[in-house]
Amino acid sequence: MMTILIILAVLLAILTIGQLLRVFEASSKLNGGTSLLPTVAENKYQGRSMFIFMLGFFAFFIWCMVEYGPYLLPEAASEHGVLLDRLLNFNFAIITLVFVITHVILFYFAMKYAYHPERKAYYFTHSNKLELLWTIVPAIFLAVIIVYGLSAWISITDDAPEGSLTIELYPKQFDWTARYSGEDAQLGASNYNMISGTNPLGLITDGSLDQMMSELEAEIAEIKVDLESAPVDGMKQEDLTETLGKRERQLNRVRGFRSFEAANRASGNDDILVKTEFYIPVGREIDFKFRSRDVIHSAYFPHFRAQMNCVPGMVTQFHFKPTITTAQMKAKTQNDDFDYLVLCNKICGAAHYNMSIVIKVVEEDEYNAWIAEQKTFSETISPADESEETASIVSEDAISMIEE
Ligand SMILES: [Cu+2]
Repeated sequence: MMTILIILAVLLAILTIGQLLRVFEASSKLNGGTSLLPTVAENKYQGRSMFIFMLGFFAFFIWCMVEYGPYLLPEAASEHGVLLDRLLNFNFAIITLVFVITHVILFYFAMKYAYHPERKAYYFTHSNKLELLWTIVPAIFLAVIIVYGLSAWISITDDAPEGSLTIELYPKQFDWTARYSGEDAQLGASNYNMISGTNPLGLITDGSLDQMMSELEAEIAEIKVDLESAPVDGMKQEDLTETLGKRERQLNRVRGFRSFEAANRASGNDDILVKTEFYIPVGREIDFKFRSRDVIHSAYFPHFRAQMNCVPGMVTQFHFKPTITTAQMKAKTQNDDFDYLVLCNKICGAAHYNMSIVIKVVEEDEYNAWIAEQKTFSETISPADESEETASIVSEDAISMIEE
């Protein structure tokens, strides 16, 4: 009720003001004056004020650049990042030039052509010259930007050169895992059916197959025991039967991975998985591969001017060559806490804001020392005392048994 009264009061107030203005207008007409229309001097004053406003506007524009410029990203830390920055600056230069010219003309005209009762506007309907001018000039500028942009894009997204270091980035809600291809320079095969506590990326190797199958077999046996004791026709029986079906289908798929070629299964053994931070050598081309475990994520490397979507069910890729080490960048930015980051740039859920992984760009020697310290995938999933040789013999026996 109160709200309706307030709305009514406001409406009435507007109506009253409107009526008062009309009365004022009528009375001034009767008096022969034109007091509601601005005088020539007033128009001139308004026109000049607009030009002064423009000067203030430009001053604000320059102040913003000086004040907030330092908050922009530091210089590009990759080879193609320099190229992209140049492209962006070229675009900014054109935009700034057009911005300044159009605004000076806009405000100058407002001042110069302020209303004057003795001046009449020149009337014309069409000008081919003007039409041509404002079609051709932007077209030329756009063509230059597009050709320049496309050539930069092609040079960035072509295939990674021979001898580059392959690293897979694997996101899930809400963290990243980096996987190095190991000594064979080849990422091992993987599948989501193989994902377990000890195998977060679902790698398919002899060791992980053995482990996954024994885990699944144990779980299936357990469910079967539970089923025997579950009340017939009960909810619990229904649930257990459903889970049993799921696990049995998964086991079948996992068994199917046995038919992979031995070389394909072996290439995952020397893969190296790391979390929270990973190292890359400066000056070497890094060939990044991206997958995703759950939803679409996006790997955003702001300092290297790179970004790539990570899409479930497919592999995307991007390569770049880092040119500035973390230590050098710390000195350049005068910030001892500086670190290169990969951030998730797709809003992927509640903890999206927290989804990042640190990249350390180091000299080749430091990288080699670091990578030598990391455990390979086969070391993380099989007990340390079991020698690799016996493990592979055992699993190959197991394969032949299953194949028979
Ligand atoms: Cu994400």
